[in-house]
Amino acid sequence: MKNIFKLFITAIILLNVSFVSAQQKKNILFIAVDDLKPTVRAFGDEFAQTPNMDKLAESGFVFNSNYVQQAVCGPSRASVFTGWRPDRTMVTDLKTLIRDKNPDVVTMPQYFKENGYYTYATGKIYDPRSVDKEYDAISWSEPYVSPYLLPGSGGDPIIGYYQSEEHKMQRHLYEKMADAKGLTGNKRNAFLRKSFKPSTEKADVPDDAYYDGRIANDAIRKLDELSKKEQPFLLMVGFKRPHLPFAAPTKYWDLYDAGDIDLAKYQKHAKGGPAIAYHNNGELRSYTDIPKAFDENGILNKAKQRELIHGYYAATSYVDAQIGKLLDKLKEENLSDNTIIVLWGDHGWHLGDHGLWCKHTNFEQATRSPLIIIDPSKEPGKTNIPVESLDIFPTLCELVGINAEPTSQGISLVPFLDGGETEKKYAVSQWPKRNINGMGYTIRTEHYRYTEWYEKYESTSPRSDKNIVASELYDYQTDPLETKNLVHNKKYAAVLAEHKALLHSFLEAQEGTAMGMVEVSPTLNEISGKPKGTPIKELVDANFNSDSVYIGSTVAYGYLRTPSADLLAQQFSYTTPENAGKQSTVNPKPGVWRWDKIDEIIRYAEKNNITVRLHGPISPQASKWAKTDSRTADELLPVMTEYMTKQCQHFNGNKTVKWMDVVNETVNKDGSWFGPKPGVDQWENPWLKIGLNSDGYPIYILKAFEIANKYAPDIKLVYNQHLGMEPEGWEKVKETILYLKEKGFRVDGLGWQAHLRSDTPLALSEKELSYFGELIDWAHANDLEFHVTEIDYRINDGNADAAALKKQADAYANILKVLLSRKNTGVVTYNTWGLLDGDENSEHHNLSRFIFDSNLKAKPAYYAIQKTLANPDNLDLAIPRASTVDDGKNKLKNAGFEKGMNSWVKFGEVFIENQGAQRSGESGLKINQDKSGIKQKVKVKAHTDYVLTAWIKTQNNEEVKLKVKIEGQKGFTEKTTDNDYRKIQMEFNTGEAKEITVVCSKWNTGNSAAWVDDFYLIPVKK
Ligand SMILES: [Ca+2]
Repeated sequence: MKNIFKLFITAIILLNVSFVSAQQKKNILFIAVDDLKPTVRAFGDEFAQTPNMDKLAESGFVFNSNYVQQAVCGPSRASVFTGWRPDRTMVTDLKTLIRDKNPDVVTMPQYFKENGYYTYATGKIYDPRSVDKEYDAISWSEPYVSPYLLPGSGGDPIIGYYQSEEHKMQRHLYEKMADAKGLTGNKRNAFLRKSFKPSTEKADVPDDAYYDGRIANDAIRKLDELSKKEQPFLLMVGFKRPHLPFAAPTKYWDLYDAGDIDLAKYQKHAKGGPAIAYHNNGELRSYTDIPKAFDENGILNKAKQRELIHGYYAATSYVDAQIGKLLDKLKEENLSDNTIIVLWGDHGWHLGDHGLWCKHTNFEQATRSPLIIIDPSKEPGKTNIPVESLDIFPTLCELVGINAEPTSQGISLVPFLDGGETEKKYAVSQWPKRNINGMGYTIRTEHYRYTEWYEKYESTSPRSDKNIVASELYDYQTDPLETKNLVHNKKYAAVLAEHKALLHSFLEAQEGTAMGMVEVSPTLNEISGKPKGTPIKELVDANFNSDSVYIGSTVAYGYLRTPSADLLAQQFSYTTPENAGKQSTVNPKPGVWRWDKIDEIIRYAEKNNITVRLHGPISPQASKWAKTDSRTADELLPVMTEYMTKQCQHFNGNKTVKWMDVVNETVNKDGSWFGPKPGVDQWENPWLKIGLNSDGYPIYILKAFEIANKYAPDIKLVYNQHLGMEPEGWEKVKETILYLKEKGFRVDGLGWQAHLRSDTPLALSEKELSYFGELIDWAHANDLEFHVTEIDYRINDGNADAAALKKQADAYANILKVLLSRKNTGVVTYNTWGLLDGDENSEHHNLSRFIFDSNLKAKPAYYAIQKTLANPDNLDLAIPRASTVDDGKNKLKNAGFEKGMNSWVKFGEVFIENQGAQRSGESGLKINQDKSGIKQKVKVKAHTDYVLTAWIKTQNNEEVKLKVKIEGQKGFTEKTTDNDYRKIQMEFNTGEAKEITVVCSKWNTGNSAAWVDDFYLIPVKK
């Protein structure tokens, strides 16, 4: 007892250590700034007044050449927050919803949330035009609140933007004019929009008169709360300026002297540049003071240019000040050392270069945006190597130690933060041209930019040079302002060829990556057609009480996004994840937690209304590291405790998860505890090392149930066991469950992993099926549900021919029938372990085991289950019966048998099968003459119990004998003289003998016949 006490103390200490390390998972503050180009001093802009962003740059890593994937809010943000390129998100405009096109996409905040983060957004993160009204609720730990609802000074800015008295008065005048004109509804709005929407505003108001001040306040308030949570957080703060209109408090305008403002040096189109590369400044022109400021050549007058540039810098400094408030708050809450910060602009901005304003191009000024990543544990640094904004998502994953979201198209930039580089040395951006149903793609290397404009083409479809309508090449070493398109300059032929090849190979690699096209595998119906008859889940709904009968199948992670997943959802409303929930997947190494796969399965289940039983028990299949190293009991207990606790916390409260296996494979067939096997590290149970309590029960079992009881109060707890029908094993399991209950632990169900094999035909033996029934009865009598947690049937002693598949089908059906015969005394569930044979996506694809074949065609086993569920009142077991085998059938039928005739009988573990004989009729082998019948020598195992079974019918009360002769023993005889069709069974032990003789013969005199059927001999498992 003393030792156990010591062990628990150690466990508690180690447990605390592990919780501390869990707490140390870094927080993330993601700051998105709308329309911010690198007008930041740290990015080389000496005019900018951006002390706070500069401070960030000093302590973090500056990506001086970060390029967005499409230079406009919605598509750029959709790309960054999914890690997908715009052609894959299919969000290339300002109206497509990300999830309309990609319902199952896992976004950055959603992914962090699923990986244990508390996620919160304030301000503009997703472009609201790319998400639903709930702002993609699945992304956030609490509902998103629009910035328009946040409190602040001065009331709501008019039209969402303006706070100056002058502007308010002007607007009021226009409203009066609208009233005077009798305008209402849309006409009134259109009139007001056309009449009043200035491009800048300078107002002597506090920061929180505009929304960015309110957003900063909300973020600060939230940091207060988040600092008190144990959970790491992802706080996403999206500032709305320096997007137009440039409305900012006067003090930020006053940071700049208007006289010092330089206008863009080069305001013309590039020499040799194609018209398609430019636009007409439509966004800017929508501001009411703008159209009259353009001259006849489309150039804005200098005063307005200066005002706009001034405004852009003022708005940037205004946002910079808000960022400063966040940094101060982080420091105040002692979060600076444990929080990763990302500063990102959603794209650049043309401030008059090329005569362009705003974004919407493939040029340098529109595609380049500031990116700074601060990991407090890493040294600051800077690179000019081009990177892509969609790299941020995988970078953050690596920085906090979770796997990158598997579909991500970006790469982690962590090598830069560690002083190295990545292999990708280019960035690609794109801009659509809808009038030609085309797209411009631009590739930026360290010194050059090469752009191709295509008609009728997007990168996810096959590329052809024929669709190219224009191309551009710029050399930033000699021409940073993009004044000359060099595609036709012979000096650049090599550069051009290199960039063309790079861009083409990039584009061609994108082929087929659009989500609609990735699923190129044929649909379920194209492969197999629907199985005939009613899907299983519909039969369950129609014929059973949905709370007491569940029929399911196992889902492998690899099934997802394949027709197998469709098949499963079509047929079942209950599932068990194969290995995705096991410790070997979730917690493969100390400190490594990978919930991604199991979470994706849970999402699939949620979406398809499928109830889940989690199969991640404390079992032999523990993490490899727990098995292969030589951990002591003192070390194993905290490991197990941490895993079990996290597993319970992760899933408790999830409405889709109804059951959880708590332990599995706790005992051996002989009733001994399953533990370490010396010299084996593959299939042993390390947890037994933790020891037994004073009553002789494994501490790990008690601990697992203690944790599950505490942290998974909403999930039903299953004691699962992998056995045949060995009473010694099951008695031990029963005893242990009763002990757990006596100790006050909730145990809700007993589970049986029914891994059946054709060479140990448990499910085809009446005796074993009868024991199975008793086991269910015991469970129900003890207030436990009964779960057939994993049923499969391996044909591993021959070909999966028709006869073998029939037996397989009978085996599946027999287990189900015994289970359903108990449906009124308690809950019964049935889960096939795997759905289809030969699926490489599954880890259990060998052998014929499952209910669909590798082409997703239903096997006889499927139809046997279907038939059983369709006829719940007919639960007769399909026990194999003797038969006239094919080759002898015609010859022997009604021919009678002579003594010693044996060519038609096969013994051993192979059954004599009834091929269509009816119990009520004259079936099987007809024995006409007295003293004739079956006599055969059979090889057997010594010291083994066998049972010999025969179904016999006599016609006129003939006497039929069944006899077994064992060398050195007396013969055993059973007789019948029954005109009913009835079974005779004899059980015996072979002793020393390795061969026996079995006889079935007619003995009395008479002319009438007898029939023998279903004649088989099998060893009895004990
Ligand atoms: Ca933007």
